[in-house]
Amino acid sequence: MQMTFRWYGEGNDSITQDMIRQIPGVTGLVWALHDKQPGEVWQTAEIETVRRQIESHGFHMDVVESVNVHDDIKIGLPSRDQYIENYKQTLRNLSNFGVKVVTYNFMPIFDWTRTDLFHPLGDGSTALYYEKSRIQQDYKEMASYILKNLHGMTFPGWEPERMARLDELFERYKPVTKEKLWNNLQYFLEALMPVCHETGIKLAIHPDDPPWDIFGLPRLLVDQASVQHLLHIVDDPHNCLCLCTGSLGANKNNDIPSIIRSCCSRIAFAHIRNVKHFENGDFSEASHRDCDGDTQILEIMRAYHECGFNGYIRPDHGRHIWGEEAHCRPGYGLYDRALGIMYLLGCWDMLERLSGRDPKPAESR
Ligand SMILES: [Mn+2]
Repeated sequence: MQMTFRWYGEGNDSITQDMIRQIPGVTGLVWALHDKQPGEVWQTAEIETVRRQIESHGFHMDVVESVNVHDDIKIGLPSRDQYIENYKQTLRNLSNFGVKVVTYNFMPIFDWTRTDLFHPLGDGSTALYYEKSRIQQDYKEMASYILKNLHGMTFPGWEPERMARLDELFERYKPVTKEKLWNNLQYFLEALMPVCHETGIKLAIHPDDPPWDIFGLPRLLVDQASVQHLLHIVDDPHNCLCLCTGSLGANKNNDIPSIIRSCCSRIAFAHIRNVKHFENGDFSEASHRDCDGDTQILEIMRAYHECGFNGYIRPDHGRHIWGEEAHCRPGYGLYDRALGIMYLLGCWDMLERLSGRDPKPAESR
């Protein structure tokens, strides 16, 4: 298991590499070129700039999150082939810098969806929150609320240029049934597998968040059966998962330790987050501590340990604590993610000790 931390880049994140260096156990920064539009090629010179920013602080850049997929690929338009060619070129360019895992998602129009980005938890902290009754028909209201609360920062999946064209996007997605979306995902993956073999890059799909259809849009990666389906339709070791316990955990019927055990060798990247459920279908993000939510963090760590997981891992979102909500990205403050790392490493170190091995510090940076 290799602990990483998501970082949005110099000038695009209030958290610096020097701050992250002081969190025990973090060896890599999960990064992206956040000013690229979906479908654009990531150029070598642009990647080189970020490489210097990451490696000069002693981190590796093995994991990219995300290279976003153009809507034409998801919709299945003839123009998808050019965007797939661009995606291939991006993979080749990334592989020249040693990148090993590229995360993406196949959610139509919206990325993760919440109704409150700074919901009070009662102890003075805030967290992302989903109020079921507020996700009905008015997608524009939800999108404008989220855009207003990003403190002027870019957020993948919430590009203002795309959000300004929501009606048009919904119109274009009208013919895309769930079955067609699966076919389009398969087409995309089959086209990319040869380049994955050539470069060694694993493609890691992030599950849909929340894991159910919203605003009439189909969503694919929602439970154990759909995860198995994805791995089956393109049965290749480079077709992998970015298994997010927070996304799948929003459905309380998902038994995540069981999902991990069923496909551990195909999990390239693990996102760990805890979710607390309410009777009416609402859910709140919570601290990583097992008993603060319903996601079974302890059993999840045990499952990863038992299957000898040696992929990348990161705390997914954190709460906003100690006043940082004034300036941090929703879900991506420093403190609670650092606390989450210590909790996850605490679990892992004890599992190692119980297996007769001594936990080892990260190589010096
Ligand atoms: Mn995630």
